[in-house]
Amino acid sequence: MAAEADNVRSSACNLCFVNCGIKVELGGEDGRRFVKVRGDDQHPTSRGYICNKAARIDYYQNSGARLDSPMRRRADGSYEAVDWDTAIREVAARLAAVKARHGGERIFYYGGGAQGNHLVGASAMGLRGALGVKYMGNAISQEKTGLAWVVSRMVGGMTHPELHRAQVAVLVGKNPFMSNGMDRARPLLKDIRNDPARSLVVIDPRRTETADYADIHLAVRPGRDAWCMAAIVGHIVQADLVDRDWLAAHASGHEAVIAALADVPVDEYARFAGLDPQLVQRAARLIGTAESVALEEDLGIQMAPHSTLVTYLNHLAVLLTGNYGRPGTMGMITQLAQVISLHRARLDENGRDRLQRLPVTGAPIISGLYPGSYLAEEILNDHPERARALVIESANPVHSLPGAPRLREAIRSLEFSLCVDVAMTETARECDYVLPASSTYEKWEATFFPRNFPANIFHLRKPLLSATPNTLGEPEIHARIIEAMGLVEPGELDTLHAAAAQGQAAYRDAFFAAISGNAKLAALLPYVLYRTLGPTLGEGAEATAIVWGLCQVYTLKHAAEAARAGWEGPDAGLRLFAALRDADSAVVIGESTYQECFERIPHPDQRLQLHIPELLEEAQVLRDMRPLLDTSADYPFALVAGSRRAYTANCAIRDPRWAKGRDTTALTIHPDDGARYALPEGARVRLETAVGSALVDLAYDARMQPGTASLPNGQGMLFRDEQGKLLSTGVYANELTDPALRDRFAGTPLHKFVPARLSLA
Ligand SMILES: Nc1nc2c(c(=O)[nH]1)N[C@H]1C(S)=C(S)[C@@H](COP(=O)(O)OP(=O)(O)OC[C@H]3O[C@@H](n4cnc5c(=O)[nH]c(N)nc54)[C@H](O)[C@@H]3O)O[C@H]1N2
Ligand SMILES: Nc1nc2c(c(=O)[nH]1)N[C@H]1C(S)=C(S)[C@@H](COP(=O)(O)OP(=O)(O)OC[C@H]3O[C@@H](n4cnc5c(=O)[nH]c(N)nc54)[C@H](O)[C@@H]3O)O[C@H]1N2
Ligand code: SF4
Ligand SMILES: [Mo]
Repeated sequence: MAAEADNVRSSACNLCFVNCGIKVELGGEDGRRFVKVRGDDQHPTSRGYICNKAARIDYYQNSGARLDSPMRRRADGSYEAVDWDTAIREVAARLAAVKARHGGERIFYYGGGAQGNHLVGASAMGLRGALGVKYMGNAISQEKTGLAWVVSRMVGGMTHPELHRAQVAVLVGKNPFMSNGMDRARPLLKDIRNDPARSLVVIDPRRTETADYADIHLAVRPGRDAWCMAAIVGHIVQADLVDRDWLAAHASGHEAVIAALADVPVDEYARFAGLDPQLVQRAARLIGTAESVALEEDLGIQMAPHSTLVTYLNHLAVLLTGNYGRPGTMGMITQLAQVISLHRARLDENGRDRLQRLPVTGAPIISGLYPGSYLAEEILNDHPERARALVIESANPVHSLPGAPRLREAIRSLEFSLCVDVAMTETARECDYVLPASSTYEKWEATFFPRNFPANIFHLRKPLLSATPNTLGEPEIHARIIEAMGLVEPGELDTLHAAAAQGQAAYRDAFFAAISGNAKLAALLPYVLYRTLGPTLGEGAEATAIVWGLCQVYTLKHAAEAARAGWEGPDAGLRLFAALRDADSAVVIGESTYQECFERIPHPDQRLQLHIPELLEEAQVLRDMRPLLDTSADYPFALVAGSRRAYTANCAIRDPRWAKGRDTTALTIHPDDGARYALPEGARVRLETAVGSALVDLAYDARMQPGTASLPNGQGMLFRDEQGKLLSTGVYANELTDPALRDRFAGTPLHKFVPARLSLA
C-alpha cells in the first residue's frame, strides 16, 4: 500500500453514531480545512463506506460558530468573555456552594458526548464524583432507555442484530437509507435485495427510501405499531410458529406470554393498524419460518406511542421464534465501554421492576439515566429536593429535548448552570457560564457506540489538528475544576506519580491498590488516571488514560473474548491499549461465540426471560382499540417532529449552508393533503401544535401517508454568516413539542406523533 501524503490523516466521522472510518485530506490556507474526506478502507467495520454527509464535516470543524473564550453571563443576559483562571475559579466556587448548601445530589448532569466524542462522558465521571452528582441524563434517555429496559430484562446484555447475515432482516421505524445508524447501510440494503434467499421487512408509515428495498413493507398507521406487532406476535403464536423445543432449552416465562397472546384478534388488530391482515400474516410467517431473523428498531417506534411496549413485542417476535445466539440472529455483545449500559432491575415479588425514580417527579431511572423529558419539571417546583444546578456537556438539550420554552425557564431559574460546548448553542445561551471545548478533531477522542457481534471494535482517534486557541479538552476542564474545589491534597497522588514513572505494569499494580478501599480516589478515578498516568502517555494524549483503564478492565472481565482477538496473558490490557493508541483505524478488541450468548445471561437459570409482567399486562390495553394519541378536527395532522434527511446531523453542524439540494428544511406533506387543505407546494405555512407555532416552507412528498406531516430534525439553530447576517435554518421542532407526551415506562418523548394543524401564513 502506498504511504499516505502528510496531509492525509485517519479519523472517524462524527455525524452519526456509526462513526465510519475516514481519511481526511487537510488543506486550505492554514492547513486546517477538511478539503477532502473519503472512506477508510482499513476500518474493520465500515470498510471504506461513507455516506454523503461525511464530505462536509468541514462545516463542523471550521464553523464560524466556534467558541474561543470562556463566557460569563451578565445580569442583563448578555455574555462577557473571561479568562480561563477566572472562569474555573468561579465555576468551582459556585458548584461547591450549591453542594455545601443543598448536597451534591441536587446538582444534575446532562450530556457527556455527541455522536463522535465520548471521552467527555468518561472523564466527567470524575467531575460527577467530585461534585457528588447522583442524577444524570443524556440523549440515550430520550430514545433508547425503553430498549435498554426491555433487553436488559429479557436478555441481560446488550445485543447486536446480525442483519448482514440474517435470512430475514426486519426494520421497525428505521430508515437506514437516510439515517444509516448501522454499518454500511446502503450496501447492506443492496446485498439483501440482490440475494433471492434473503428478505427485508420494513415497518414504517412512509414508503421510505429503505422500503424501496423491502420484500414486505407494512405501511402501518402512525402510532399504531403496537397493534401491528401484537398481530404479528399473535399470529406467530396462533399459527404455531413458535420454536417450542428451542424455548424449552433456552427460555423461561414463554408459557405466560403464549397464553396471553393466544387469543389476540390478529386480523382486527392488523386492520386497526391500517394494514392488510394477509400481509401481516405473511410477515409473521416469514419471521416464524426463516432460518435466521435479525431485527433492528429505531426512532419510528422508540419515539412513538406505546414505544416500550412495541420494543417488547419486537423482541418477542424474534425470541419466540428462536432467533438469538445463532448466526444471523441477535447476539450478546461485549464492549470496551457501554454507551447504553445494562439496566439492573430490582424485581419485586410479582416480577415487576422497582425502578429508582427522580425525587420530585418520580421519573423512572433506567440504566442510571433520568429521562430528559422530565428535567424542566424536576427543576420548576418548590420541593426541597428539586434540582438546583445543572452541568451540561456536549449536548444541546434546549434544542433536543421536548418543550424548549419550559426548559429555558427551568435553566434560568437554577442557582447555577454550566455548559461546555464548542459553540454558543441554544442551551449555552441560558447558562451562567459557558466553557469552550476543543473540537472532536482537535483532541484524542473515541465513541463508546461500537456494538458489533461476534467481533467488536474500538476506535481511539488521534487529533488531526492542534486545538483552537483558548479552548481546552474536557478532561483538562474537569481536572481544573476538581483542583479548584480543593478536593485533592498536595502529595496525595505522589505514589501514583512515582509508579507511573516506573512504566505501565508498575503503574497498573499501584493504581488498583490505590483505588481499592479508597472511596475518594475511586470516585475521582478518571481524574486520577488523567493526572498521574496521563502525563506519561505523551503530550496531548493524557485524555487516553481513561481508555488505558478500560482496557485493563475489559481484558480481565472478558478475558476469553479478548484472547480470541489476540489480547491474552497477564499484560493483555497493556497490549490492547498500545494497539489502540498506535493504530490509525479501529481495532478488534474481542470476539464472542454464539455459546457465550447463553453463558453470559446473568439470570441464575441462564435463560432468556420472556415474561415482563408490566409490559404483557400493558398489551391488554390494545384490546380497547383506542389509539394512545390521535388527530382531531382541530389538529388533523400527525406531525413527525424530526426525521433524518440527507443533510441533518442533530446539532453537530450549525451552518445551514452545509445542506445541498432543495427543500432540505421544508415541512413535507402528501400532495393529496396539499389539494385537500389548499396548501400549495412551496407555500409559507403556519404549523401549530397544542403548545406552539412556527412558520415553515412546505414541500410535497408522495412517499408520505396522507394525514401526516414531517419536519427534518436538527433545524432552527441560530447561525450568523461572515457578515453577521442571521441565516434561516428551518423549524426548531422542540418549540412545538410537549414534554408531557412521553412513554409511560421510559419517559421517552413521542415525537413521531404530535397532533398538528397547518394553514397558509
Ligand atoms: N441524516 C442523518 N442521519 C442520522 C442522524 C441525523 O441527524 N441525520 N441522527 C442519528 C441519530 S442520533 C439517530 S437516533 C438515528 C435515527 O434514525 P432513524 O430512526 O432511522 O430516523 P428517523 O428519520 O428519525 O425515523 C425513522 C423512521 O420512523 C418513521 N416513523 C414515523 N412515525 C412512525 C410510526 O408511528 N411507526 C413507525 N414504525 N415508524 C414511524 C419515519 O417515517 C422514518 O422513516 O439516525 C442517526 N443518523
Ligand atoms: N423533536 C425532536 N427532538 C429530537 C430528535 C428528534 O428526532 N425530534 N432527535 C433526538 C435524538 S435521537 C438525539 S440523539 C438528540 C441529540 O441531542 P443532543 O444530545 O443534545 O446532541 P446534539 O444535538 O448532537 O448536540 C451535541 C452538542 O455537542 C456539541 N459538540 C460537538 N463536539 C463537541 C466536543 O468535542 N465537545 C463538546 N463539549 N461539545 C461538542 C455540539 O456543538 C452540540 O451542541 O436529539 C434529540 N431530539
Ligand atoms: S454513515 Fe454516519 S458516520 Fe458514516 S459517513 Fe454517514 S454520517 Fe458519517
Ligand atoms: Mo439519536
